[in-house]
Order: sequence, then structure tokens, then C-alpha cells
Amino acid sequence: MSISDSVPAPGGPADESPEKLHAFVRELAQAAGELHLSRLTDPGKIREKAPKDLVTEVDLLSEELLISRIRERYPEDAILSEEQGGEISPTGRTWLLDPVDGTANFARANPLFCVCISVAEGDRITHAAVGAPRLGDIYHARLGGGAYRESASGKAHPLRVGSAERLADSFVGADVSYRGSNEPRKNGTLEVFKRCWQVRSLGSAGIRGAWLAAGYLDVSIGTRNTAWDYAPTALLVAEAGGQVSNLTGGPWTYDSDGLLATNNETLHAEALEVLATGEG
Ligand code: 2AM
Ligand code: CA
Repeated sequence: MSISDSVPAPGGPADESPEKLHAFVRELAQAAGELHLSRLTDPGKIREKAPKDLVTEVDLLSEELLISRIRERYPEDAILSEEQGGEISPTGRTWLLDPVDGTANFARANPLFCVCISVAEGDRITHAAVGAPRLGDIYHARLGGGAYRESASGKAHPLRVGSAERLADSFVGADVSYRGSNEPRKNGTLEVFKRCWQVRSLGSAGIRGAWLAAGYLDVSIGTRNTAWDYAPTALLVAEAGGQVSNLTGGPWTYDSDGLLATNNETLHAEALEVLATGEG
């Protein structure tokens, strides 16, 4: 039995079930995606909240939409979202939201952007959705219930990680910017790049994690500390049969300073070893 079966939904409808909560998570992803598409070539005013860290009007509108719908249905739940902030509840349920992940892509109408929605209970992610409307896909997972790619037709395809067991056979996804201060981890990531088969830099942590779960990538390296865009990866990849940890092999948590996801234990061990060699 998963925690989501055993914990009553605080503040939710009395007959709430994990399936209903999950359907709501998918509805939210769909609604945010429709908003994204309606503003695809009109992101509105773009601001730099930090150098090269963009926020558009659509980020803020998407966040408003998500938060208002969650508050209406689950007024007791905690919310942590990228632009408005918030807290993770130590005991109750928390929604982790990235209203537009891949904003730098979205701002120029590049199709690789998504909304990231996760539900956390205690230290576990119980539901997650990555909605990538320009791709026509919603990737979603429920703890113990499997991971799926839902296409625009509504058809659900089960997700399964790829089979590569060696870096030399792997497609590696990571976003490396030569700006900023995460130099040691960057060196480790570059070392992984040198040893893998091919590198993919997508500009969206949410899509990168979903694509690992789907078998389109074999290794995903995230070198930031942003729970709202890594949380879906943790659940999607675990439910698709893969491995997830922090960058030194410990459990990934909300305040880990990075996330490594791979197909299997053998590949995970190799990736961790190579990441560590780059630290020197
Ligand atoms: P964002 O679009 O929600 O900001 C590629 O840059 C990936 O890293 C995206 O998922 C992006 O999320 C994330 N990211 C997190 N912090 C960032 C920052 N300071 N600058 C650029 N991208 C950031
Ligand atoms: Ca964002």
C-alpha cells in the first residue's frame, strides 16, 4: 500500500481517492498547457529575476491559474511554487509547482517547455505531471500506479526507461550554462559528456526527466536546487523502473543540490563515479 492510499486527503472532498487526486493533477497540467499555447507567440513582458534567469507574464498567469484551482479544491494544502514561493508542509500535503519550466525556450516559442506539478506527502512524491503542450504530451505518474505518456488523443502509453547500462552507450541530458558558480559539478557533468555516446541539452529539467522515464535519454543530470522542477523526475523515473539519487548517490530530497536519474543500478554507479572524478 502506498502512502497516498493510507493518508486521507486533508481538505479535499470527503470521498477523495488517489485516482481522483491524480485526475485533478492531469487536469491542471492540461489547463496550464492550454494557457501556454494560447500565449505561445505572446509571452508578454519578460523580466530577468536574476541575470539570465527569465520570467514572463505567462509564468505568472500560469502560476495564478494553478494556485487558485488548488486552493479552491484543497484549501488546507501547502503550496511551494517557483515564482510565489511557499513552504513544504512537514506533515500534510504539499503541491510543488513550476508554472513554466523552460521559460527561456518558451520566451522564443521553442517547443521544449512544460508545466511541472507534483504532490508531496512527507518526504515522498505521490503524484506528478509534466505537461508539454507544444509536444502534445502529458507525462504523469502516481506512486505505485506506474508512469504514462498521454498523447493529445488521450491515449496513455506506459513509460519504461531505456536499456543502456554503460555511459558509452548512453544519451545524456543536462543543461550546462557557463555562467554561475556550480563549477565543480559542471566539471563532473562535462566528464560524463566526454564518456557518453551523445549529449542532449533541452533547456527544461521537467522534460529531461520525463524523457528519461520514456527511454528517450539514459542519464539525466540536474545541477541546481529546484525541487519544483526535479520532483516530477523523481517519481516518473522511479515508476518507469529507473534510478534516482542526489549527485553523490544519497537519496534525492527537496533540498538536494542536484539530481541524477538513470536507467538502472549499473549505469547509475558509473555515472556517480564519473561525476565524482570531475570534482577535483
Ligand atoms: P526554468 O525555466 O523554470 O527557470 C534549463 O535552464 C533548466 O534549468 C530549466 O528547467 C530551468 O527552469 C532551470 N533553471 C533553474 N534555475 C535556473 C536559472 N537560474 N537560470 C536558468 N535556468 C534555470
Ligand atoms: Ca519556471
